[in-house]
Amino acid sequence: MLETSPPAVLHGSPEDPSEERSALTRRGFLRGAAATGAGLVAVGLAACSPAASATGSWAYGQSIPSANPSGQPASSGAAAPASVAPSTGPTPMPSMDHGSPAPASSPGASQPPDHDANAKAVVDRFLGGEGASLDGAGNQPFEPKVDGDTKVFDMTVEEIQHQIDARKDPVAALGFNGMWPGPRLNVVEGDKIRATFTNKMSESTGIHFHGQALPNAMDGVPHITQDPIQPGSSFTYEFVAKTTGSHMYHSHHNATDQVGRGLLGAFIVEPKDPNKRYDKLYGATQDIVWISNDALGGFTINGRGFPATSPIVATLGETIVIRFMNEGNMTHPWHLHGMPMHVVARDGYPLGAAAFTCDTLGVNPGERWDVVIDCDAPGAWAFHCHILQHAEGPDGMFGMVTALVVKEANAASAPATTAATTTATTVSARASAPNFECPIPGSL
Ligand SMILES: [Cu+2]
Repeated sequence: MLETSPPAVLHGSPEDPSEERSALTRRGFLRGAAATGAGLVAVGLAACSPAASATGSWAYGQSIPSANPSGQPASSGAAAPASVAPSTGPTPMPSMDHGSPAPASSPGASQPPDHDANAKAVVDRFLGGEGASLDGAGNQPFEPKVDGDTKVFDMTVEEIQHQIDARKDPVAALGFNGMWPGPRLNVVEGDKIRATFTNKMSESTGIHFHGQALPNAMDGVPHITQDPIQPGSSFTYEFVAKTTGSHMYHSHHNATDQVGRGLLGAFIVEPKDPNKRYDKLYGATQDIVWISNDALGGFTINGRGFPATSPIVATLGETIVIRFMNEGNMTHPWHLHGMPMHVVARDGYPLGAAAFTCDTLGVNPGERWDVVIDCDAPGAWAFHCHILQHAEGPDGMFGMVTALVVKEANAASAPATTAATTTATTVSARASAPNFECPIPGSL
């Protein structure tokens, strides 16, 4: 018998983006900056401090030129402006194309004279909710059809236009169901899965469910277990979801190019026993998928580069889970300021007694690591890859950077404690808090 997938207590679900107007108290922001003293968060402080000297609320979120302030996901890739010619051709090498050339290697190199202004401007864009302003958000939950005892996922593989941030031309990307990352597929251990991929591209492909125990014929490797899926054709993968935890699905054909251009997505298998799920095990109220890539469009988190990455917004005392997934070709050591990460699973397998705590976690290509974060320090905490060429250059931060914003809640907006509390409820509590002054629209 089928079980219903656990409720998506996730950001970006269709019902919540317009309400996800998270905010941060001035006091929390200042405290956060003071605690770190310098560096990335101090840049964020600089962005807020001029208005902080006044008594009124800050006015972020008004300078983003793109339409769609609701952040509502589009059903297909972002349309390219008619006057903009999207990039074409094979996936470029990992680049510094977020407006930041490679850092100067000369010990005597001086900081560009306009560094501070440029660095502030890019942080202002982030605080203004640039990510939420863009169409074409990926990683959206996808409800399967139910056919008897089988969950059916009808998927397309297609060429899309995708924006890495609001200022760059759309790139010629690839998407599942029109989005990058593809839809987030949540199932329950023991579910029968039928996933049909229809190839609408002009090139062949094959889809592999990475991390799943599969019948060999369902492994998705062209010329090994199946013929390539030709343009206009479909292939159906049928299997029982056996391997619990954080997994992925992606192209396994011309993969440097196809995965590099966006054919990737999360496949999450919740344990059949509800008591083994993260909401029950850890009291997690947010379960966040974080897929990195490092090819087309440079260094990205869930298909966006800073400042169009989405902040993670939590309430003081809340516990959240992040599922890191690396679909790129490089390792990325994710570093969180302000509080540690408790690492509880690797590649979907619980670490048990081997669980550990750290503040910088290297994630190799193909790996998935699940971490639990107790949000016990108010403030805006930088959260970035610590290969600095992936995160900050002469023109400020770019690429693999976001922030964990921990808001102070008043008594009326205590954090939710179970996953049964819906996102809408959580958002409502946040929206009713009177002391939030610095809105940061959008979140992962
Ligand atoms: Cu990196």
